[in-house]
Amino acid sequence: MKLIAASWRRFSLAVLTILLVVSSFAVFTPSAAAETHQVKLGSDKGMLAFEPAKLTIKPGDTIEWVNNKVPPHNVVFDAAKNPSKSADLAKSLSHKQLLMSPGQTQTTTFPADAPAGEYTFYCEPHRGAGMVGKITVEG
Ligand SMILES: [Cu+2]
Repeated sequence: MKLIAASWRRFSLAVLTILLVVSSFAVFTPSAAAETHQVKLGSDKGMLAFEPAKLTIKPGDTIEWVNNKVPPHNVVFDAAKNPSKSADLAKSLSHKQLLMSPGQTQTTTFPADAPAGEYTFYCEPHRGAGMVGKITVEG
């Protein structure tokens, strides 16, 4: 009987361990599913535009801004054109520093609690030329 009890204990320990490992995967899956989207600053053809200029993401996703053609560029989120009209949120997403050389990158990670809706951003030097983009965060 003692032997059976000991092996039963070992067996239940193994089951518990497996359960723990599986459940920790379940907990971490949402963050592992976060995606990184690339947006070029200046189109391949040398247009003053973001490429793509429109994209749809999920909260927690990251945008990698890649300086491409016709620099300098930067990325500024419009304080008035985001779902909560939050100047602080817009500022936290922005990269005001001008990127001078092609190939330079910056990243913006949307917070996991970022409100769903449309976020408008622009490049300061080329806003007048229409270098404006829009990110839609899904609910
Ligand atoms: Cu620009």
